[in-house]
Parts: sequence; structure tokens; C-alpha cells
Amino acid sequence: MIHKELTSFPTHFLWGSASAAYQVEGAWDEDGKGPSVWDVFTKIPGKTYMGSNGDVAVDHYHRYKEDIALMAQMGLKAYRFSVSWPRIYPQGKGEVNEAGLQFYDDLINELLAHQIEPVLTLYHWDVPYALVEEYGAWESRQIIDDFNNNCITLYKRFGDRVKYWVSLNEQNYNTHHGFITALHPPGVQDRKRFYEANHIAFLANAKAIESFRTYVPDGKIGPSFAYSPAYPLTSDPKDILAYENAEEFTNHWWLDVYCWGIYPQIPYRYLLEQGLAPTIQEGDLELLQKGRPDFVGINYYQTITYEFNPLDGVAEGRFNSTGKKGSGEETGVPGLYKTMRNPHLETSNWDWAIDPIGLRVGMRRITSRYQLPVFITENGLGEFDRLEENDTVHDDYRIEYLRSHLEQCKQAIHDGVDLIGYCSWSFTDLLSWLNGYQKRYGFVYVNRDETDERDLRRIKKKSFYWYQDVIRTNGENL
Ligand code: BGP
Repeated sequence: MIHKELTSFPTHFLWGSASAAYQVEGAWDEDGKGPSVWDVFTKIPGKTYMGSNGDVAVDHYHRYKEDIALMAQMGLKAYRFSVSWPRIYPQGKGEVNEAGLQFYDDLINELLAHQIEPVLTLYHWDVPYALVEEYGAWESRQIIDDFNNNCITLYKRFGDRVKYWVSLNEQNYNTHHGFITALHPPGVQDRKRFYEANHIAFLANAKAIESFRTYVPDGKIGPSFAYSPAYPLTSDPKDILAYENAEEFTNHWWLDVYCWGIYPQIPYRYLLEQGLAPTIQEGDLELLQKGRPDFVGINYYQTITYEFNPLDGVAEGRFNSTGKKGSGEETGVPGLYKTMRNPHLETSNWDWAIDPIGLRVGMRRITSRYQLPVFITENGLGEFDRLEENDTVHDDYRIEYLRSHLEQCKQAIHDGVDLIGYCSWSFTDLLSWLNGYQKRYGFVYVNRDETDERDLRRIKKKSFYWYQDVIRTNGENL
């Protein structure tokens, strides 16, 4: 639909930016923190771009005040960050580490002192390594209670001041790479284990939300879903079916469980037949029902286009973690679908399709299917940036990316989407899990690379001033 005029962004719209503990904090073994699975995984040769890791990251742990001062200068209304579980419970459970709690207490108070709404993510992939060793982390149901206990500790300590919470970040992306492509820990390629671990993660998510209702009754909570709406490559009915398969297996499989507490029927039956369906025990479905969120958090970067894939067709292809455009390969599931480059869309240097309208399409699909508010918990462009003379970075491509996506947010709001906030990814540059430090996302450049920490100096990019103006005008000047 084409609107003649557009409504404005809501008055209390959460203009934000997001990060994750492992990607910004550093201080990986300081003040009693235990190792996380990423502390161990990134040290295995060949796992990340140039062996990069988050030991120091961008040193947010020591520089959070400087970073928050920059956020305040920009006029940011919300900051989404995650709490590192092994900073709170170094062993994953047992004795709590007061120094860890104190760090987040200070961070939250500093945000509030600058009128910035804290948005706290309970889990952004850094499971305590002790739990990996003890019972295989997400492969055991024991994690449900341990995670719940960690969450309750955070609810009790911060629930008086933090009103927006994100439960699991990108459970779909993280388990996919953990158990199908083997690019994330535990580095396994096994579809059965994938569906089992993912089911346990659903239960942990639901249990954490159930507890949230008791401890933070006036707060709002939802998961962050890595949302790539599916497109068919052509109107050939075989491609339409492939696209429907992709919607069911890559989106509804998660969103239906989060929002309705039930698995979608068609993929479930298919997985049963293949012997891949997760084990559902007594009480599981009741628990999933209790995990319904207040909003659907979406991390949106791209749409994915699909076509027919025969039974002897394409499986997982190579992933571009170098920024060499075109080095990523098509990937698929034989008999279901395979991905194809969309001829109508440009891509980034990491081969991610750039599709602002896709964001509107996605938000509308969520609104129509689930009737829940949407919170964009991540959206941004990872690119090479160049530090130029007099400490300047002219990231016009990032401004264009964000601007065009925000324009579609405005359209979507007019369409009837209840959009409560928008967090760009990210505020400062940070570690990109597999792609090192050269894939930059921030409004603030951090002077370091994969091999040299340099002085970690913060430098405002051109996009910093642009977003500052967007916030000041509540999205009128895009
Ligand atoms: C999401 C993650 C973020 C962030 C972002 C960019 O999947 O939730 O943590 O990393 O994507 O991805 P990447 O760093 O791979 O470019």
C-alpha cells in the first residue's frame, strides 16, 4: 500500500542502540568472572577471522562511563546490552559473584543518570564454560533451572530499575550455527541434536519469562529473534513451495513457539517422519504456554530468497567471514529449499542482502500472525570503515542503510504495526563474532584491529551526528 501521508513515530519511541557483553566488554577474566564458551571457542585455531577474540574487545568494562557519556551526547533514549552469565555465576550456578552484579548495577545507574532506558538481554550466547563441561550446556535439561536461577538473581537486583528485558538473543541463529554449520560452539553438525538443544532453549526461555511475571510484574519481556523474512525467487509454484517451506522451518518454527506456545504442524510432522523432531516430555507444552512474550524482538539485517531444491540438491555452503564480496555460497536443505541471490537487491561486502522494504514486510507478517508489539532489537550495516585525516569517518553508506530502514519503519507504523523501539546495531564498533574487528557497525569508531589493540580511542563517525538529529526530531529528519 502507498500512504499519502505518514504518521509520526510515537512520542515515547525508544531510539536505541544495542551491544552484547562478549563483543564489547573485554575483561574476560577480571573481578571473578568465569570463562564462557566463547572465551574457549575463539582460542581454537581457525574458528574466527584472524583468530580474533573478545579478551579485550573494546574495553567497555573499563570505559563504560566514557561510552555512556557519548550516548548521552547523542541523545540516545535506550541502550540494549547483555549480562554475561559467567560474570554473575562464574561456575554457571552456586556462588554468586558480587563484583559482577556490581558492574551491571553501576552501568544501569549510569544510564539512568543520563535518562537512557536500559534494555537488558538475559542471554547473548556466552554460556558459562563450566556448564559445558558439566553437562553439555544447552544439550541438557539441567540448564533450564540454572538459567532460571541466573535470571531470578538479575530480576531481583535490577527489576526495580530495568523495565525492558530481552530473554534469549537469536536462539535460532546461535543454535543453527552451533549444531548445523558448526561455526559457533559447540561446533557440531547434527540435525537431531540441533532440534533437541533448540527445544531445551525454548523451555529455558519460557521458564525465564514465567519467573519474570513474578519478580518484575510491571516490566516487559520478549525474545530477540534473528528474523530474515523469506521470499520466493520466482512465481514458479515449485519456488513458492520452497519459500513456504523456508517460512515454516526458519521462521514459524521459532515465532509460533514463542508467541503461541505450539510448534507449527507441517514442519513438525516432517521432522517426526525423519526422526528429527525434538523430544517433548510431559509438562513441556504447558510451560511453553507460560512463556508468551509482551513483544517480539527482531534482529533484522536481511531477507533471504529461496528456490526449489531437489532431494539430491544443495546442502550447507561456505560462509563469508572475510568481507570478500561473493565468497559466500548458496546453502539449503535438500528436499526443502535452497537460497539464491535476489537479483533485485544489492549486498554488503559480507554478502548480506540490503532490503529495507523487507523489514516492513517482516513486521507486517508478525503483526498479522501474532498481534503483538514489535521491538527492533538490532538493525545495522557491517562494513569496512576508513579512519581519515583529523579523526573523521565518512560512513555515508551506513547512514543510507539506517535511513532507508527507518523510513520503512515509519511506513510500517502507518500500516498498523505497533513498533515500540528501534535499536541500531551497534553504538560503538565491536567484535563481530566470526568476522573480527574489520566488520564495523558503530556510530563510534574504535581504534583497534584484529592484531593490534592500539589506543582503543573513540571517534565519532558521520553517522553519529546523523542519528543524533534523527532522535532530536523524533524521526522527522531522516
Ligand atoms: C546478530 C547478533 C549480534 C551481531 C549481529 C551482527 O546475529 O545478535 O551479536 O553480531 O548479528 O552480526 P555479525 O557480527 O556476524 O556481522
